[in-house]
Amino acid sequence: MKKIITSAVLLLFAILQTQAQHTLPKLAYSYNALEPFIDAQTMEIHYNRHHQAYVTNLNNALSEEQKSLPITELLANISKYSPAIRNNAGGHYNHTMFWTMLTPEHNTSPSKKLIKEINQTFTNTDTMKAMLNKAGLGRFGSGWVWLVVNPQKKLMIFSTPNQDNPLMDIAEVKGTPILCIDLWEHAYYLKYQNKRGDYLSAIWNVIDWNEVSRRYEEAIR
Ligand code: MN3
Repeated sequence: MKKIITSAVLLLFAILQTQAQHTLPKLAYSYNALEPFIDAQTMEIHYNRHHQAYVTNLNNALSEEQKSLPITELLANISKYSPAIRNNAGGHYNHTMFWTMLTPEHNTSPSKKLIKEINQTFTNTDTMKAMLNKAGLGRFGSGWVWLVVNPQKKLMIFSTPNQDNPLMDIAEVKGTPILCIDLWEHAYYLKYQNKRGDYLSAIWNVIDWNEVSRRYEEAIR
């Protein structure tokens, strides 16, 4: 009887442990859904290999206890963790958000509330896109460009190196990210080679403004 109970407890622990793992989120569209702006092969490699590697390496870098922490809590205290956790927690969070930024629907637009704020801050949406592209082009090496709601509830554009993001305590500019674009070569090299500017111009065709607007409304609440 004691043996059975011990086995049952061990099994329960095993189940709990496998549940406390970071996992690759499901994509809401197929690999070829964003063609011709983002090609299927790039999507498949980016999701299945790059993002999966961040998830695997994050799980490997975290202790069992740390695995049960929400990723936002890891990011908010990232200065206390190893570089491996910083890179892979950032990589996992950033890509999970990035997939939701994209949609095969080409007719989405920012909500009235968001447009009003964009116009106040950047004059209009086209100017804001140009500023995001400029910040993206200006990032040397790998990184991300962000539209964030800062603690004063105002919109700001900036870019981060590597897999850093505005939720990290080490970030130069902190805030709630509502839009992100991956600037790593793996996000565009197969189709655009070294022309990051062409990729940045094209990606606006598949940005999901419904999702960006939803994140905006949540951030100003
Ligand atoms: Mn990437």
